[in-house]
Amino acid sequence: MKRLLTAMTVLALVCLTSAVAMAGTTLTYANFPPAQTFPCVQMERWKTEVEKRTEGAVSVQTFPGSTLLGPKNMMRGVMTGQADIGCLSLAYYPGVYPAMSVVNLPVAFTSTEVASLVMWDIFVKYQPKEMKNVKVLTMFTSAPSHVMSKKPIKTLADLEGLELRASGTILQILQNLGAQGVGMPMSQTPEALQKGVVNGLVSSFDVLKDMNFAEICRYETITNLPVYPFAVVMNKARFDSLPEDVKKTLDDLGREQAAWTGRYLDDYTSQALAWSKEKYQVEVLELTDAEHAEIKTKSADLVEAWKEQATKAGYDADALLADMLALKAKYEA
Ligand code: 3IO
Repeated sequence: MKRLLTAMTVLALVCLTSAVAMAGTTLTYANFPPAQTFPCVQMERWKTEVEKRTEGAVSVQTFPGSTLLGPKNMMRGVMTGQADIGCLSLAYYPGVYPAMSVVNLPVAFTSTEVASLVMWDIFVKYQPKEMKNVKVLTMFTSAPSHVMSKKPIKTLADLEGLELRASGTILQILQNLGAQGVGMPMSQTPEALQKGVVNGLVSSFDVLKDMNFAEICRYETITNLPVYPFAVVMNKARFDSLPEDVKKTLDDLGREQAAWTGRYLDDYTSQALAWSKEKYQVEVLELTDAEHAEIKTKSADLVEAWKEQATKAGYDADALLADMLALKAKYEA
């Protein structure tokens, strides 16, 4: 009888302890695009690392595909605590994040790892006030953007009047090139392509496979347009309530996660393009050097527009841009 009582006590204690641990820290993490896309792949990697490094003290519950928060209410949803963590595409909030949008300028990034590390370093240095209400966990960018279209873009002139889905600075570049940029989040693009609202999109090649755009957009034109910036943000009160060692674990992951995501995407975009050629025989079109020069000339006014916006927001725009370019050169060396 005594033994049974002891056994029951031990069992009760074990149950209680694990119940406390479970109730302890579960973080919800919202994401807008489908689970197979790179923002969600990096989310799962972050979850795995956090659960491992906190030895299970923290568990992360992920919500891909706008099941908890969508592309346009991500920041608000995290600030109000609907989700603890959210992945934000900054290009969907024009004018709201002037400091970090510096990496969305046409400065010819060729490596996503470089772009993501530059973005992280700029964040650490400038601590932009427009992100002060949240805890920033990591940042990264998409890969350099190209045109994926239903019809071939053999020369830049073929862009004339063509409706292409994009966001952020790329919309203005498209306008300058005579195309019709249509702004919308990635998660709304399949329907717009299906309905013919747009005839293509400008983004990185991972989506040829992950969103199956290779099926509908058989022509891929190499344009080397800007990368899209992303930020992973956490409810500040929730972060502040975490034990110190957990906070440190999350802090230590910030830069590492940016580099990991960049490397993953650099590798993955080539795989996705190869897959698209194999599965749908997509055609890759190259522009001439003169056409690349024309894209550059016709993108130049964007830098001026960004400077004006960043200055209005209280930043030393020239210094910010110079810092960004110096970091880019450093990481490219
Ligand atoms: C992107 C966004 C969501 C899922 C996969 C993606 N690959 C590249 C991007 C960047 C982009 O076009 C956007 O809208 O943020």
